[in-house]
Amino acid sequence: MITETVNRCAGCGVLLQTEEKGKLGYIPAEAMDKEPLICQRCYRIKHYNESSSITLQQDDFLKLLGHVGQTKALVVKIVDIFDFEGSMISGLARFVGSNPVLLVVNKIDLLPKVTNANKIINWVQRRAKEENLKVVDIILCSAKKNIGFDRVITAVQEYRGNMDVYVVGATNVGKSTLINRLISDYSDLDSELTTSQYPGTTLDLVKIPLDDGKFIVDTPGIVHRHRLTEVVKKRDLARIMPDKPLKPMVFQLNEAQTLFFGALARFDFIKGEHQSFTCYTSNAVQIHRTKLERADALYEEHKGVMLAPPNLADLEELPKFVKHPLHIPKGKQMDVLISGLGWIRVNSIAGAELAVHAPKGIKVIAREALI
Ligand SMILES: Nc1nc2c(ncn2[C@@H]2O[C@H](COP(=O)(O)OP(=O)(O)OP(=O)(O)O)[C@@H](O)[C@H]2O)c(=O)[nH]1
Ligand SMILES: [Mg+2]
Repeated sequence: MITETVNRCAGCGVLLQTEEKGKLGYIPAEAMDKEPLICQRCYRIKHYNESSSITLQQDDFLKLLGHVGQTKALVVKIVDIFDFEGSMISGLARFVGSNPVLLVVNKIDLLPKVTNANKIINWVQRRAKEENLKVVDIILCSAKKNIGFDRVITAVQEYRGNMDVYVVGATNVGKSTLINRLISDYSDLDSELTTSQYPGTTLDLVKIPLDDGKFIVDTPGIVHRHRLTEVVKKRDLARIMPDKPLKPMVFQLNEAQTLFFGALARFDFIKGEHQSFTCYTSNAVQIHRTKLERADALYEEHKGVMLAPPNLADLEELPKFVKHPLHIPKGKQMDVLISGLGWIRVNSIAGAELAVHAPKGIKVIAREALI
């Protein structure tokens, strides 16, 4: 059952109330006769770019999406190409039921300009298979930069038939941005959904009518605490999330050398032949190279100052580093993904022994190279 939209915010789906200022869903009584109805929080996000995100608990999220499996709908699952593994929802199949899933890989504008789209599609196909995700189709797009949108529109039309459409995914992958674009390209309606660079913007289901009486439904993102973007302070979010195409940085390293990504992560090349490592991270995160034997001391002396972000006070609140040993086999082209921060491509022919130090809980994996 989808709840009525009458008393809900058109931006984030929250139930509106005029009684308690400062509480969720508050709207000044005099704003109740304006159109569209927007809660004060959305108003502030839209007009002052204010950061006011609320994180939904996993249980609430599953409850919200629980009924998708019982209705007939097309499920559009959005994944962020910058954090593919971090933004995948595992166990999607459980609540999707027998409904078709269209996988939309968003934010492809962030990939370096020269990237070959077919290669990316093939890569996504293999990754989806490994994750046991059955999809009717895979589409690459950029909701923000309007790339690949014709394909999104045709695919949604083709696969939804006369069903509702649910747009689901992790927080911040661009669900609301994508629906806003669909609506403005599809119809004369204004696009009202609130979007922001902070995760946790959409709070409840928001249903938007389509021509045939069916709905496209925006949903709150599922929170994945294993993404760095969910644990850093708001002021650092803009620095770790790229907003322009990635400009990879190449480092030629000898064994026993280390790279620091601010004080957010540390990458040790422990053993292997001299080789190059390509870092796909936001330009605003400074990378420092040092000797492995110096790394602990350098961190202690410079964390939060030269090694930043985060600053010293914020670093205190970040979970302590945990070490992830990684083995890159001979002849494999692999990425080391640090969820939310980006990835390091290991251009190894001879193999490499590595270790990544990242805040406890942050997902670190080695995967087949994306680019
Ligand atoms: N570079 C890039 N950024 C995008 C793209 N689509 C969305 N964004 C940005 O990603 C951020 C999150 O977008 P939203 O649409 O609010 O994401 P959401 O999935 O609805 O997030 P929640 O409601 O928090 O779950 C915003 O800063 C968007 O501008 C894209 O195609 N490319
Ligand atoms: Mg949203």
